[in-house]
Amino acid sequence: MDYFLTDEQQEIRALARQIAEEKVKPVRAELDEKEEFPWEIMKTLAQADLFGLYIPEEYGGFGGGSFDNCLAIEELSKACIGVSVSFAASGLGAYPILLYGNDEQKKKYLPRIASGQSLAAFGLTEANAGSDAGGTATTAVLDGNEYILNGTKQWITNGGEAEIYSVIAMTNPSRGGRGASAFVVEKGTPGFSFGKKEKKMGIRSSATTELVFENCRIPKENLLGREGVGFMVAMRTLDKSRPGIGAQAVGLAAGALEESVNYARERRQFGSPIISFQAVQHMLADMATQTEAARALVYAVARYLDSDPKEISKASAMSKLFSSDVAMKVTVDAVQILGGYGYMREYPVEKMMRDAKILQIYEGTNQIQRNVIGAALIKEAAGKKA
Ligand code: COS
Repeated sequence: MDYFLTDEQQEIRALARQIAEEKVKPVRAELDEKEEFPWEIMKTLAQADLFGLYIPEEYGGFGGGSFDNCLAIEELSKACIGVSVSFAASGLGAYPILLYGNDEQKKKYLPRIASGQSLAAFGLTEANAGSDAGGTATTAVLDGNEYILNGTKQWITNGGEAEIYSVIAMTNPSRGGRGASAFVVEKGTPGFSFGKKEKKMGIRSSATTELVFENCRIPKENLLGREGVGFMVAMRTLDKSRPGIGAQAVGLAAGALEESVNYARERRQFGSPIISFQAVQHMLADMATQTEAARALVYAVARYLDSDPKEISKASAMSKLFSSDVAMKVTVDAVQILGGYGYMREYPVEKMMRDAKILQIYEGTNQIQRNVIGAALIKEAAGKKA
């Protein structure tokens, strides 16, 4: 399929593909086994100027958009989504600053993120506020020129490794979601520490930790937007970022498909390569069709986002929902095609299948994506009636 990429977009894709082939593939199994954060690869991505793809030029970025970023994420994800999510989560942490930061905040933080000098992370989830993002219990109390943060964030991607954290906390708990606010907190701030690093089923090279705030004082200038818009910051951030999960899914599915085709061509049973059997061909045909459909949707949505439309929640949720379900199915089928070998660590598809599961969960479970899509349909129908 030709998606009519510009010369610049073809270059981004080629660069990310080269890094994935040369730097990620050779070490992905080891990183997974050792649960080791891919710092060397992050440095390579920084040298290649890929961290700033979606950041405006005036803040040190490339001045591109979601689509450019998705192209890079997809290529890295073909090799390993433990690596690609570490890259992509820096964008998730940067979006609140991009969307709600004032010029001073943007100048202070975005160039560091764009150059890859600092990774960013997004602190929304808590033990009792997962799907119910409005249930945040972490508090931020204004005391003179400082906010004092208390509480614990959970399962934060890039936790401990990132320098810049966008954090949602309650400034007015009695107002529920409408009492939430967003802040930037830097690593090293007294009272800000990291809890346990999680041991995970997949994406094991990525870092997932708690963020612990104990009377953590931050300057009041670190408030993003104004008090009370924190829930909106979180929702709009996720709207921007979810097509990136779609791109992770497309890359992962494409990687699994490639492994399956290569294996099926080489593996001989009953005197023939197994790819000559219709049972296998039909599985591969479905995997290829589903992967291409997911890619077409993710690309269309990312391009739509870049046109700066008013309403993006529905399309964004659709791209994440559809592609992550495809990635799960395609990776399960890849393991099936490789049979006993597929189940063994010697081949990459068992890791791909373990990795795929998180795509249906993080940045909003696929049940939440359906809620978002359903709510948009209701709103659209009501709008037509009015
Ligand atoms: N953009 C802008 N505003 C939005 C919005 C969006 N995408 N989604 C909701 N809002 C607004 C609503 O319009 C509403 O505004 P008013 O109070 O003025 O009416 C307000 O925010 C509350 O919205 P809603 O009633 O829909 O909130 P809910 O508490 O029911 O939660 C869901 C909505 C479930 C969609 C939200 O909590 C969510 O996305 N949860 C998943 C969180 C998630 O993805 N977590 C993963 C971890 S982060 S990596």
